[in-house]
Amino acid sequence: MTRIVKIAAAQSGPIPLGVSRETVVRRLIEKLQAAAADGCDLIVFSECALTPFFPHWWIENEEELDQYYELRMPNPVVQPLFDAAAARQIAFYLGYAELDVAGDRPRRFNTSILVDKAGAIVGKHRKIHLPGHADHRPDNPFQNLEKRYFESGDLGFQTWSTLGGKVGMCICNDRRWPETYRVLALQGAELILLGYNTPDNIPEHPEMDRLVNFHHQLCMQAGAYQNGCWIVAVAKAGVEEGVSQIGLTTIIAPSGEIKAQSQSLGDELVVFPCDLDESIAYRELFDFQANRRPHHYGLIAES
Ligand code: ING
Repeated sequence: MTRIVKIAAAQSGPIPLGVSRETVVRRLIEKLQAAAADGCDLIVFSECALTPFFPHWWIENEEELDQYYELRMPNPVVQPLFDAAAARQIAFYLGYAELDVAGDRPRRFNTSILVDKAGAIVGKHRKIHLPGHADHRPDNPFQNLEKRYFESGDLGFQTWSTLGGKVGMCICNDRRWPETYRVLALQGAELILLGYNTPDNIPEHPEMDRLVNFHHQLCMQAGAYQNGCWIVAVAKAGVEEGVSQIGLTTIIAPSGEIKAQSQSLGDELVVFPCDLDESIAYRELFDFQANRRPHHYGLIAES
């Protein structure tokens, strides 16, 4: 038996400052319509898919900062995307900046949602691994202020039963940590979805610049193979407000092989029919029940 999920990884080109949310949503709907016309079951958008990646610059004024966040999801500006998806019965992953004002203090998260073919939000992830710094580094060509603009996610890594399988989510820097894939795979994840904004240079480590693309692929190919799952990773690519970001939107099989990858730094659909049953053989090779021995690994504090 095969459980094919035809997936469109919807790479986004830059979103310039000053472009309205409505305009961005229209761009997302265009990609969704193309994916649906191609018979896709799922379209995956990027991290912070509605706005420029604002952690790349210093923002003092809280009101100015707030404009990049969504108070509710869906909301009137994003609703047309939900409507277009439900009308075409295509599920989607959407990354955005979340401002949660329901509690005793405002909380800010780098968030993604999974919406099923009926247009219902079935899952939510809040990015756990926040890279970069909270201090202003004016000598750097750009900032990475996720530690200043977001809290670490408080929802853990979760999976949801949809699209005929077990689906997990993460966001950007989460993909560089082996725990992400293992914690999801221990919950049965067969397909892991993620978006990212990844500069093609690291100001503090110029010696790594030549390895940015290699490291991006390495962590996901290893994660896919060692955990027997599909990985769909979607870039916000190109030069966005002066920051040059990688593309390499990629669909990776449980074998660890790259099955499809973007060729541009703009809006581009990368489509592949993912057979979720391909994970079975690798889950036999990496049989967590039969082969993993956590109690033999030695005592690791806070493991
Ligand atoms: N961006 C980058 C990422 O994890 C980074 C930050 C780049 C960290 C390269 C380490 C090395 O892809 C986000 N938004 O997490």
